Amino acid sequence: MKLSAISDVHIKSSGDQAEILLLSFLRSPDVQSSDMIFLLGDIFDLMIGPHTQYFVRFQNYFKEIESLISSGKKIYYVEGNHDFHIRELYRKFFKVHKNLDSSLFQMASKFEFIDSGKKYYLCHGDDIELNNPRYKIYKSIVTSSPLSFYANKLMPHFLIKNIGEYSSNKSRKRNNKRYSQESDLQPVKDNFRNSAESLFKKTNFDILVCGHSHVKDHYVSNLGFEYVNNGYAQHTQSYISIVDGIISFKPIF
Ligand SMILES: [Mn+2]
Repeated sequence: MKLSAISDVHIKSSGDQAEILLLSFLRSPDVQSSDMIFLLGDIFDLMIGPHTQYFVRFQNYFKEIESLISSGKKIYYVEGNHDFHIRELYRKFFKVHKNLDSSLFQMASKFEFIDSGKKYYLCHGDDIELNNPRYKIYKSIVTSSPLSFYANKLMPHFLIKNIGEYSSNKSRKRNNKRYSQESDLQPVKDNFRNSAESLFKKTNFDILVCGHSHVKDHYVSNLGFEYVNNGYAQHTQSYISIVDGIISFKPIF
């Protein structure tokens, strides 16, 4: 069994480097020959709510998804903290494209399964991250039912766009800072390794795949599992490939 996974691409607008990167990933023969294709969150820098404007704004992406699904590929999407409340958006997508088998596109907060004796756990990473109480509060608010209702039914698209531009500026600053020195990355890397070990103690698995940290890592834990993170895709220009339990990073270009 072969799986390919990417996260944290942060596409801002159609035609940008991030979109080129994601389309190259989705069109790569290696990725297309995978049994499972995982999009593990923050694929878009801002996609909140079921606004059909996204179909126009990111038409290259949706065309690619359409073509992958129509050729029978299986896609697994985990919402990130930049692209969420989008289940309804995909319901609308499959309503428009009635010819497509919607069961080939699955969305969940995490995916767990066993293949050739190994247990996989794939998620975005924000839910497992330790030492981030402020984020946990933020997440519980934005995913609460009143706000979920607001995002899905009422929040106007132009407002989301403004929020997006604001939060993108903030995360750009954060990314530049995060990548300024190798020593800056170590605490984040260590925190995610600890987070993985803490999750392992609660939920057993052999392979944990996630993103969110923006720090690339492949860690073999003494506890007896492997943790892999592809980092910020625009910097790493790679994706995660797992073939019969063997993990590797592959270049996109
Ligand atoms: Mn994230």
